[in-house]
Amino acid sequence: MKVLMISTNRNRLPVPVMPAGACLVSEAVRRAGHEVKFLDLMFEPDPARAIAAAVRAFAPDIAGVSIRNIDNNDMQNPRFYAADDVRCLPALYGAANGSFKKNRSLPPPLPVVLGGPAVPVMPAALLRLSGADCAVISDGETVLPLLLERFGEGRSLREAARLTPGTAWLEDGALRKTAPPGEPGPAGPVPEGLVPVCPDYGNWIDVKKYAGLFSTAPLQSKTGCEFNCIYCTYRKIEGGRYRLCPPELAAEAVRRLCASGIRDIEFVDNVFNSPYEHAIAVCEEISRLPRARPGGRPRLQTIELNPLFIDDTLVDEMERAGFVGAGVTAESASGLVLAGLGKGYGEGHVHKAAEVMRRHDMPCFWIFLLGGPGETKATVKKTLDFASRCIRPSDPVFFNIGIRIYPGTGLERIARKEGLLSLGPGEMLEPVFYISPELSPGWIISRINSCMGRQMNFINSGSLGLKLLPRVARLFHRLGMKPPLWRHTVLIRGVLRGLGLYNGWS
Ligand code: B12
Repeated sequence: MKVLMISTNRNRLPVPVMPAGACLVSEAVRRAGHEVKFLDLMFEPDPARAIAAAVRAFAPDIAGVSIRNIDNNDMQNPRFYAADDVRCLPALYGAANGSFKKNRSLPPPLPVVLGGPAVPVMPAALLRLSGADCAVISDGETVLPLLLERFGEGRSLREAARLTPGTAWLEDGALRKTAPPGEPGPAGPVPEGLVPVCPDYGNWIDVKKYAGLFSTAPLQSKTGCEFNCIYCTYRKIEGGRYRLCPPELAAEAVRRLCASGIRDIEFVDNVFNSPYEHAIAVCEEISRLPRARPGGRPRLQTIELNPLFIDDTLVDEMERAGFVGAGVTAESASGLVLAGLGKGYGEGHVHKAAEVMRRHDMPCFWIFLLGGPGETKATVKKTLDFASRCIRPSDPVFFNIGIRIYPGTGLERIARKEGLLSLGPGEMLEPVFYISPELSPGWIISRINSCMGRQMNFINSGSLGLKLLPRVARLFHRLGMKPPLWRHTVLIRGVLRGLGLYNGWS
């Protein structure tokens, strides 16, 4: 079968991200004996034209459409990416007229299956918006080959979905889904494979173009999430149980990437340092790779370390393996707020994490979520005070104001109970945010802005959404500087302020 795989993400902020999932799925589909054409829309000047050209030249039997982002999780400057990204679909259906509906008067429309991390978060709304036949809401590399097998037996795509685990579709407007692979259900059980580590990016995308904009190659050492944070969608996307990649395989993937010339590698595990022993084992295996390896030493990073499992041994091992930066998703320095968010750790852990980091050289990017349930002026002040006193001034500190409410989360239930949310679950695709009734968004924003005036390492969501970031990244790349981009926060802010270009950061 001929499969056209389209990665729709065109968002380059804060940096463009390589479409890891769509590449992995393409590799699995090719291994299953199908012909795959990969279309990455990231750098396409006219996506609709690129799609129409690919359909004409390749004549696919089916299209897989990967959707990464619903929105930017930013209450101050919300961007609704999913609406832009599905705009490519009319071109697929042969009717580039801006309508999301299939044009039935044209030749038989191409069967379309949706996938990507946005899809399990709100499958019904995305199926409705896109008009696609069905969606994969579980590991695409396991599910799509099975779906294609059943589709290839002469069934409609929807009929094939019904017989495949980990899929969803609409029937009379209502969402129907099958159980994920590995779980018993009418369409399962199907044995789960090993966690795939990372694809051979060079086969699918223009790696050089991404690297020129400070992108890193995504690599996963596990999937699944065992935490219960009230606002989060990770369990919906990856399931609530860890599936670990053997540490030797993760190290082998690092070796392969380096040998292919890709040294900036990012662990995209939802939380890198849990389970703790697995993270340590992954680091140890990477450290064991031959010193004089072809391609040189990796420059590793990850955006999520949980303060609960940060200690000197972990950071020592990370530094030995080649980590050049890590995010710490502290969220708050107030025990009350942390408990309200269901984080499973307290302010003592956040303080200890900062102490550990101060004893090491590895740069850190601290992330805080302000405005959750129980947040008050006093708790915001406590977090800001912690950030200015306990975090190294060279480490960037990111403050996100307001929390995106996703259907099916604890935060949704709280928002409804507090009378802050009246939209139905199907109406929440366009971003909606929670902010504690104890606070006004204006107060938090002005408070953060005034701290940012004094602390050059503090940033807010406006900073991540800065339109000139890709240009800064390109310039840094030309100057031989290396990712992560956030490591250069103080420099970027200083230069921008010096040039009088951007002072407010609001
Ligand atoms: C790591 C990460 C980041 C890193 C990425 C680093 C890097 N080098 O890639 C950073 C920090 C840069 C980042 C940034 C952002 N992120 Co982010 N990120 C993640 C995270 C934790 C993992 C993503 C990942 O790589 N997974 C591993 C790959 C292999 O899995 P995958 O892409 O999901 O693919 C699988 C399936 O989806 C499926 N699949 C994929 N494509 C297809 C296609 C078809 C046809 C099929 C059938 C199946 C299929 O099969 C794949 C293999 O199993 C997810 C949360 C999560 N748990 O998924 C959020 C997540 C993807 N991010 C999200 C968001 C919002 C953002 C930002 C917009 C935040 C911001 N304000 O800037 C930016 C956008 C950046 C951009 N340029 O687009 C959201 C997106 C959905 C949403 N709610 O809108 C997520 C889901 C988190 C959340 N809040 O819910 N992110």
